[in-house]
Amino acid sequence: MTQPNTDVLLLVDLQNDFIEGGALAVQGGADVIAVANALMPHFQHVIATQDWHPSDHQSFASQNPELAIGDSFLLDGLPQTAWPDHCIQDSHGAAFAGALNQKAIQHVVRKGTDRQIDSYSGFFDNGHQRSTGLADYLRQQGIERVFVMGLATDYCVRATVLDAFAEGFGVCLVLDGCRGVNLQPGDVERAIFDMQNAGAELIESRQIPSEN
Ligand code: VGL
Ligand code: ZN
Repeated sequence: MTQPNTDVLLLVDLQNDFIEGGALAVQGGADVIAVANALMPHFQHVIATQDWHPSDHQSFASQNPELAIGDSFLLDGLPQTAWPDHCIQDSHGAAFAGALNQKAIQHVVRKGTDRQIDSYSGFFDNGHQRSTGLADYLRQQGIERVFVMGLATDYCVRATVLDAFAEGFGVCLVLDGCRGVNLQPGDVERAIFDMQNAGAELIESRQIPSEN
């Protein structure tokens, strides 16, 4: 059952670079845009995160000749995956997918703006040093539970869900609204397991309208 005043739909990184044709395209990424559009009318609160990197972000393999895309390395002491250049501030790739109904989005949280640290979660950077302000914003709005969907399951969705719990929110993960990178086989399954283990309720988008 959804609670209009205390539930939020949180759309994770529904940006051109993560969908087919983009720099860090996730297989099936375009399919989830329709899921987001269908869900938005069922929520009074809709928030989106946006990966928003400077062009010299240090997670980009292009920034270090010794790195290839997909390599693991340490960035300021934190484990980091080397990514293709993606979601560069103000670029087409960083823009929300054209088919996404942006009118229903009340608030956008940008992340990954510091070149020295990546930020998968919509709440904190990967070192949990700096908050994006999302948790405080949700509390100000009276939100108690977040319905999370988006890209990518094994990175930004996973990190956002785990932080949502740490911040005291309930979480429903909308499975058919998520697609993953799967750099290693099994990454998506492991991410879903981790989120479920933390307490996320796994649901399908079709369950939401009928619950109202
Ligand atoms: C993401 C890798 C790098 C994501 C963002 O949105 O899951 N993944 N930056
Ligand atoms: Zn990124």
